[in-house]
Amino acid sequence: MAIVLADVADTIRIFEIFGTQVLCKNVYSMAELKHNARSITLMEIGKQIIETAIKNGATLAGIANVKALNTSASHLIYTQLGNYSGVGTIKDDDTLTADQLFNWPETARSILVIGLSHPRGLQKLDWWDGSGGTPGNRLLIDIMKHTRQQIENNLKINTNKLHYYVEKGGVFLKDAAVLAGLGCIGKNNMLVTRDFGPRVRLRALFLEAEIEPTGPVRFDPCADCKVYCRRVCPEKAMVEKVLAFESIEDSLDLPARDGTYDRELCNIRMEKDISESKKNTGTHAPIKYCRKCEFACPIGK
Ligand code: B12
Ligand code: SF4
Ligand code: SF4
Repeated sequence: MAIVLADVADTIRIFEIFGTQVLCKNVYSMAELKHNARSITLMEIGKQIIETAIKNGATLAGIANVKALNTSASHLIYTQLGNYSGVGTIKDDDTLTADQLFNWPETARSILVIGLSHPRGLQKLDWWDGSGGTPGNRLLIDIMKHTRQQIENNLKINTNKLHYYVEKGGVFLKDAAVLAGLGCIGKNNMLVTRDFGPRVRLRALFLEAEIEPTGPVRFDPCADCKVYCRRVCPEKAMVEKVLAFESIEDSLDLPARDGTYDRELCNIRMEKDISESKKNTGTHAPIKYCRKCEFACPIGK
């Protein structure tokens, strides 16, 4: 068998020759061929970016499309949810201008999402200490710093750093991770990954290149689960549907899938965790935020 390429005007015909029989397999225009070649190159670049992140220490890495993130569940619902000024927001920061919410660089086309495993045996990774963050987050920042340098220097792709907080121009990291194929949103309202369950922390980087997304993927660990995550919650934050979601039909794209995750109730626990750390060991003690719904999840153990 041989493959012959015959150039006819601006089309290329690919023939397969079986003995004396000649079959016209496909007809591509030059533009299509160039497009296909470009897609292959971008897929290859995507692979290299992911490999770079993993080599630098990320447990998981994937690529999502910025347009898809623009219409993701959290993006669409966030401004309808009403005010929330609890832990995880910096709305009280006077230096903030309102338009930093969703104010992403116009040149950003794709987004690299990395995950770092935070297993039960390494709980310290998730403790908020005097340096204003967690050891795990500092590791993620470091991994991303090196990965960013290598993407820019070796692959010649411009990148943009993004903030952790959405009010400061950050993205919804769980949505980005789902779109990058790292896992799905479980009934605990967290990103659940196949190999590490929900016990991962995330970070992202904008890429100024349209790279083939690596997700979403078909994965639903909650379907046959006894839903341990909701039963252990000390604040019963995943028991009743939140009022704000009453008018929205049941959908897989609601928090905790059916709108039962109540961030105000969860935040009560977070505030308790802050005061407990102060009470027990003084103002500079690390804050150990609740992780019960993560640790109860059997996936990835
Ligand atoms: C603010 C915040 C909080 C607040 C408010 C939480 C909230 N969900 O609103 C508080 C302090 C309560 C909180 C609690 C926790 N948080 Co928090 N939090 C954040 C932060 C900074 C922003 C999240 C946000 O505002 N979301 C907005 C709302 C609209 O989204 P949502 O309620 O989460 O629900 C959306 C998704 O589920 C999504 N969705 C649902 N289905 C589907 C389907 C598809 C296909 C898609 C694409 C999306 C999607 O749409 C929902 C909206 O409808 C992120 C970091 C970041 N930049 O993303 C970390 C983050 C989400 N938190 C994280 C963690 C770990 C926690 C805690 C375990 C506490 C801890 N020890 O750190 C708990 C977990 C609570 C829980 N069961 O969800 C991790 C999650 C990691 C993971 N594996 O999922 C993140 C990503 C930070 C990180 N370091 O990696 N958090
Ligand atoms: S405990 Fe079960 S229901 Fe809850 S997130 Fe994990 S797999 Fe899903
Ligand atoms: S982090 Fe704790 S309080 Fe918040 S939903 Fe999970 S188990 Fe409940």
